[in-house]
Amino acid sequence: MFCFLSQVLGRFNRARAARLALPHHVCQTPLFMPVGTQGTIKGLTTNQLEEIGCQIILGNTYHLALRPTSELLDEAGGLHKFMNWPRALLTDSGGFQMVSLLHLADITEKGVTFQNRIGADIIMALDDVVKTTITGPRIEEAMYRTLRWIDRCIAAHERPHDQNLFGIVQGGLDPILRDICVRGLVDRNLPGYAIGGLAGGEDKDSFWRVVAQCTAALPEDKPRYVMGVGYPLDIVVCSALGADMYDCVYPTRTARFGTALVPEGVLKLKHRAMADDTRPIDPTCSCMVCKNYTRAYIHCLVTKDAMGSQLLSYHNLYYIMQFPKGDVPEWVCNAMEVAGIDISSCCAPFSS
Ligand code: PRF
Ligand code: ZN
Repeated sequence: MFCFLSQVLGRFNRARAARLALPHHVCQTPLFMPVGTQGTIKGLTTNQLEEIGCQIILGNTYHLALRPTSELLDEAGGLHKFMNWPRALLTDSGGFQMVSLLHLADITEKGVTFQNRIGADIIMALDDVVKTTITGPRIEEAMYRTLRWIDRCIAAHERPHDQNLFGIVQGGLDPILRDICVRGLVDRNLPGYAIGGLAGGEDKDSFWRVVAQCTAALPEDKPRYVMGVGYPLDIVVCSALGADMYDCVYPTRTARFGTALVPEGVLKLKHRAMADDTRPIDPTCSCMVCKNYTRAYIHCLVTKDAMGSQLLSYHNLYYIMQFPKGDVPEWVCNAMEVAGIDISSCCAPFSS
């Protein structure tokens, strides 16, 4: 249990930029984690991930259990070696829904043991995830189950000296349930905390309120990770609210559909108008793709060759990883005003 924000580099109201020392890499927060499935970030080599400044990537234990499988990973000496990734790794337990497909009574312990074998720097506790759009007793049941499971996860964890077990706050959109869950997890003195159960179709107002409540109640000196986020706007707003870590398939998935992330929003490379557009994807971007290729060229590739989505994934990840490093722009403040969040107390520009 040693994972903490080792050095705060800058603060502005609730926002912070800090160093997060993990066994395989000293990361700088706020940070975005690209999502891998079977031990790869689709279309990118690990060298390219380093090149674009990626500090930590996420693997889903559920996918890894199917392929390459626990035995193979063990033989390879863990996922770092297997995929040739020298920097930090985080594995997600997958949440109850996904792993429940396996029909095992001791799923909590099995999940932790498997994550111990994978050898990630951060391993997520098993939680019961319910969509925020569902209401009623199921939300409460899932929150209490998540709290009961955390003790089983802690007890089953065999490598607390070099793997950080993060607890996950559940409780839907109910502030009382969220409060019970945060307190319960903080009492366990875990190395870090995630805010789960969000980014599932709830409105922005509710989403940001839950993040604001949880970040305010979590310890100052521990990392706070908002799971499944996301969109550039959400990353900036959550960072303004004091969150440090994010993950989402969005930048790479949208790349595979021919869409680039740009400061104005999105750029659809399949569009006819791109066919003779000789500008880079984003003239203000300094990534390898924007320095070397035109929109017209990527338009040409995008439906015919894997290189098209590879170049788009490269740019999109570069773009999204720059995001938490910049200043919080004025439109974030406007968005927060709409959400009814007190800007003067929680929205703040910072630079890393
Ligand atoms: N729990 C886990 N993984 C997740 C989430 C969660 O709540 C989310 C948010 N819905 C994304 N990934 N274990
Ligand atoms: Zn670019």
